[in-house]
Amino acid sequence: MKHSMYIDGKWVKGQNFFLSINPATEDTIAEFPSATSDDMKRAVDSAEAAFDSWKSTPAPKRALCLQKIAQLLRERKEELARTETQEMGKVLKEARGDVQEAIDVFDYMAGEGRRLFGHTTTSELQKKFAMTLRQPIGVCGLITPWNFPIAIPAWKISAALVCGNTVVFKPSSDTPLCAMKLVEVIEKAGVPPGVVNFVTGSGKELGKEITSNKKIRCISFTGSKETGEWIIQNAGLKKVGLELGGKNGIIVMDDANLRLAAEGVIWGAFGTTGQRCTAASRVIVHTAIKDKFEKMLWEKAKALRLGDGLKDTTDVGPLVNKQAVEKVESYAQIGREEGAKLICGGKRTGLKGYFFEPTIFSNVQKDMRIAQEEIFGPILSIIEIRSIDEAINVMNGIEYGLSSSIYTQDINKAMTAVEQIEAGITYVNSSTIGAEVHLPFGGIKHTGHGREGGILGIDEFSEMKTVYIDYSGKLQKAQIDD
Ligand code: UN1
Repeated sequence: MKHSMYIDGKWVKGQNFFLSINPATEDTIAEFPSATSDDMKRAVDSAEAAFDSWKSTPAPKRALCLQKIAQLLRERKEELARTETQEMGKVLKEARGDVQEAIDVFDYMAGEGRRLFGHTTTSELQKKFAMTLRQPIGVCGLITPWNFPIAIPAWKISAALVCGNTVVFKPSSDTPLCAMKLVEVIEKAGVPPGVVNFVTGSGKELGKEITSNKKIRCISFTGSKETGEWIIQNAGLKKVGLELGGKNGIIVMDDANLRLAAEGVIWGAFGTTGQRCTAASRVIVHTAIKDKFEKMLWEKAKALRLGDGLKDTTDVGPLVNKQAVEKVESYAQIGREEGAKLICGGKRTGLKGYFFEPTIFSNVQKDMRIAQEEIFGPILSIIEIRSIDEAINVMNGIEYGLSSSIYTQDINKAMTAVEQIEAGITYVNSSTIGAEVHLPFGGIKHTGHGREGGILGIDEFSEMKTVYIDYSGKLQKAQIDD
């Protein structure tokens, strides 16, 4: 079925179309317009025209729309989750989790409508009052990935709207149907025309318009490091928030609860078929328990059942598309060539669909490409270490800094890791995935900058105005008057 874009409160047809494919069956599930830069310009113009009225709508009123969106998402949760499984492959339970994350963040950000706190402080002069207040930025360009096709757009749209911004939303071309259904909900919730515009098509063409269009004041992007770098180089003086992936590690010390750690590693590495920015792709294991732990991981990985995510019996779904399978396959080959020991997986399944077996490499050296580069698929590298210091050194010896974890019963080692790991997120005795919406989410180093979720998610989409009110009735000079 051919679908439309949503510009200025109207569903708009396109000229040319691209296909959305079910990665488990390779069937086409929908067709979406390949928008041109002119379509994007119209969307930006409509967002700009809607800005004045939306920003002057009181924040608690804007928040009512967010509450309504959360409610409608709740009502459509099962349908949206099924669409998500069909469009990008993750197993249904996880797809429900993604929709739930969207509900949670709309609920949370609706609450912000009655906070949006600034602060008050003292002044160095008498009869002078000082405070800050939040103001919207303007038109925001939101560019979102396919791996959390409802939750990640929801993080951005909820925060942008409650702060009083208007939006052009360009979803990944792998998941336009999920994005469209979110926009349908937004429309039904009574968000006024022009406040959210939805444009589908090529990232290259539309990305150029988003970065160069002077009316866009802020860009928020989640996706690959290469695209993030391109955005930063081309966005001029716009405010840019970037979340660009990771090479997340789990440290397993010799005193860890190994059963718990093995469960966490398998969940972090193969949940969502390894296609999370937060996925665990390195496990940094103490030498004293390495052989035993490796065997535990092997047993668990072997037991995982691959298949269509709609089936109850499936543990691991397909990768998102053909290029993803080719990329993962090439990393399996790189791992072999680098001399790592393949202990399971390493190949496609031969089934129809974009499947790849859960793969574990052992004897991985910290500088190998499979231990350094983001693979975004079900490949886990086991790296052996002898001490907590060496573990932290390995953990930090990468260009990214998103999520991290340590399994240990020793509070001293846990706190050393919390303090010294270079990452936006550190878990203790839990896997690298599963961030909650009321806490900040984001990373350091080449993972990007900015935080989504929680109160810091509000910072991304608002500017602080500093206000001084002098009620002394005379000219007072800061830094000069006594
Ligand atoms: C991502 O992979 O980009 O913490 C987001 C998690 C999820 C979000 C992941 N709540 O794994």
